[in-house]
Amino acid sequence: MKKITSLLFALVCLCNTAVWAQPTDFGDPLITDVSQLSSPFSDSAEGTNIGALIDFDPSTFWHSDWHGEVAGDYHWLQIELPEAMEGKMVLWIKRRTADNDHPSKAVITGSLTADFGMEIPIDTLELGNASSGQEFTTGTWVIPEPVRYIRFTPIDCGGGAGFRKYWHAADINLYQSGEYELYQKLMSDFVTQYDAYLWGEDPNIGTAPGQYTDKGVFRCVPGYSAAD
Ligand SMILES: [Ca+2]
Repeated sequence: MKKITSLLFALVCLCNTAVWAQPTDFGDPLITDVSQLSSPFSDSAEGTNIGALIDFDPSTFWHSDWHGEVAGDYHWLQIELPEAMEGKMVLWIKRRTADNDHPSKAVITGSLTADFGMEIPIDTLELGNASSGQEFTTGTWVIPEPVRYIRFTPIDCGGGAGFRKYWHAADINLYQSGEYELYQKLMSDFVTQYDAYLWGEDPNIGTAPGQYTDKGVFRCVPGYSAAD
């Protein structure tokens, strides 16, 4: 009974982890409420619903001011983190279906206060797949000291029109890469303990040998090197 209880607990943990894993394997999204997002550069027509950036719906988007109504060289998006945070982070962006004005490079800064009275440099991110409908997850970047707010400020865009300072996106979010490492460890521990098997791109688990696949597939999981 103890083993079954432990197995069920492990599966519950893994099921929860699988839920966290959307849309990437980096754990819980840090932006979960529209109140965490703000920008003085929202377009008067296509920037009225900033929550479109966190609905995980690729058909809805937010656009910064392309009518020339707001002064400023760069259009930032401000993100309030759930709490003061530091350390490893990744950014995920889903591109809107459109030809131009997809951020391809962005400056990341932080602050403990919403007015950015003291702005802390964090990183400049190269954002790949800067074209229609694509998505991109950055490599890990590091917040060097606790901040409560992040500014995402695109400074270059992909597309034939070049950089026009305004930009748009279908979805955007932040994740702590530390949770990705936890996810990998949970998977590895579970498989080792229960002699389980994984299959599929978004790994599923079976506990009966040969139930779903063989360990040849599991050997393909990065970082796992267990013997037969
Ligand atoms: Ca959306």
